[in-house]
Amino acid sequence: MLKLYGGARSRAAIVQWYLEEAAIPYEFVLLDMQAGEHRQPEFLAINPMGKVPAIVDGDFILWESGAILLYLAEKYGHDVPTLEARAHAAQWILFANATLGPAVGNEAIRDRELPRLLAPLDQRLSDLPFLLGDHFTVADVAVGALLAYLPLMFQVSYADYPAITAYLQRLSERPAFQKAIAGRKA
Ligand SMILES: N[C@@H](CCC(=O)N[C@@H](CS)C(=O)NCC(=O)O)C(=O)O
Repeated sequence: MLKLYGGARSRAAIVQWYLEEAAIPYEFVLLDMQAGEHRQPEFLAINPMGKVPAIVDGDFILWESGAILLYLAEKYGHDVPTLEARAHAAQWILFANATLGPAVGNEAIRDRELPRLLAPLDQRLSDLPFLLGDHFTVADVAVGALLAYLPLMFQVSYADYPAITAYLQRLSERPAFQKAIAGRKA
């Protein structure tokens, strides 16, 4: 069975959300990160960077949440069936992990960058219920998990973004979100 390595409040929840959505059987291997289990040789053999999430799927090892989401969607999911849909999913996953996340995490640029990124996102979500169109996809996991997490960690409010607010409400009603994300403290 596929193994997902994560910590108690970690980005492994993003991958777990998609595993639940796609009904992929998995075992969650909970590392005690406070005790530094992610820096022990056993886990470093899986991810030499010493970071979670990571997965082991048979003989195949993969880390970086975005890469894992794309792999799972390609292998098990049926939500991004065409090359173009997969490319758009990659676009949104990279947007979450390489553009929006780092912008919010950087206090020096947060106030300037956030409205610049959230306004067009709000516009898109006022036209479409989900990022790629009418159906929930792996792209919504990456972006939605980050959007759900930001107000918990930073001075971020979506009061000026009604479509993002409605989108998060839609996502939070999904059972897989409830199981993987809602219980997450931060
Ligand atoms: N870009 C990576 C970030 C991974 C990451 O920073 N994970 C954190 C937990 S959320 C971690 O393992 N931190 C432990 C450490 O840096 O020692 C991803 O999305 O997978």
